[in-house]
Amino acid sequence: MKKKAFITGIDGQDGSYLAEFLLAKGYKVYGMVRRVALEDPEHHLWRLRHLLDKIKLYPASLESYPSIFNVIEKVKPDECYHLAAQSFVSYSFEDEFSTINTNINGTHFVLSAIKEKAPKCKIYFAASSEMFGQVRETPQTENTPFHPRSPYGISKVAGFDLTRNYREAYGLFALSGILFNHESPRRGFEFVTRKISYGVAEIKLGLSKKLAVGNIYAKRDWGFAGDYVRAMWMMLQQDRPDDYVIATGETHSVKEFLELAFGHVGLDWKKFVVIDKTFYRPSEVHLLKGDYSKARRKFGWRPSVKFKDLVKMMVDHDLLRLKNKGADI
Ligand code: F7E
Repeated sequence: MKKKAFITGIDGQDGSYLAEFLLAKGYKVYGMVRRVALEDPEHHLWRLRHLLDKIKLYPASLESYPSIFNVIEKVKPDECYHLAAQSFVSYSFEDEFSTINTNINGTHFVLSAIKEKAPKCKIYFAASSEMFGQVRETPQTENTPFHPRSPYGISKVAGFDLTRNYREAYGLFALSGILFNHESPRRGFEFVTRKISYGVAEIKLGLSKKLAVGNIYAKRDWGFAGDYVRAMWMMLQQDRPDDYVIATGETHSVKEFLELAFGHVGLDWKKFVVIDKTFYRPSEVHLLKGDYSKARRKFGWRPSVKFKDLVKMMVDHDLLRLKNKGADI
């Protein structure tokens, strides 16, 4: 019998890579999306376009416990990957209440529904390096204390604690992946890497003249999303549930990303980039750099795409996309 995997947030960057990965492993893949996405798949499900006849999607919402409960009761999954969240850090400052409500309650609802209806199901929770926030040490490990600097980061700390508590209190196979930033040509356009790769492609093709960004001195540990979904699956294949940092172990500034991205198409970033303070955050996470040695030791995970190649991959994709007027995948 094929194993059943259930993915919340299947229509996002990670969800789409994970669905591909699990289908290739022989899983039956189920996903939960908002009803509006099912009604307008062309607009909302572009990352899944090539998979739609291979997966089963159910309408449900992170805001509604009954909707999540019903889907989990129907699917009775063997593995659940809880990726859905309001994940844009900037937006979490603009609407603190809905980010915190949706992200914390959504995670709580998924955990509770699994406990009630599929208690043997293994659960992956998408925690985040944003939990480290104002970092207490570098590099950050599974033992580094949390100090979140945004409503988003706070919601992820709560999700992490909820997941651990369901493991300890009810014996669920529930764990968290503390994933550092991970990018790809499927990244949402609001995140800085995609904003840059798309902006560079537009400027190169003469479709735009300037690119406005915020704090270019922030440093992140950027990996490739395709590598990171493999780690999610590997975590759930271990004998015992445990939490893991997934990262590259390197850190680079937004400025370095700009230099490489513009340099890749033969342009000097300084001629095109303008700093716009409206993109600054009320409290910034200045530096992230993860230590993934536990994941490497326990199940042999390591990243396969280097920073430079990630930048090139994204810029090349956006150039092609604009030339082809919308080749998304
Ligand atoms: O910002 C700076 C910004 O929005 C990265 C999410 O997936 O990874 C992501 O969170 C850095 C920040 O990602 C612009 O201030 C400068 O320091 O791409 P980002 P993020 O906030 O690091 C973690 C692991 C998650 O879990 C999140 O869900 O870039 N920055 N100028 C800018 N950022 C944006 N978005 N736009 C700018 O113009």
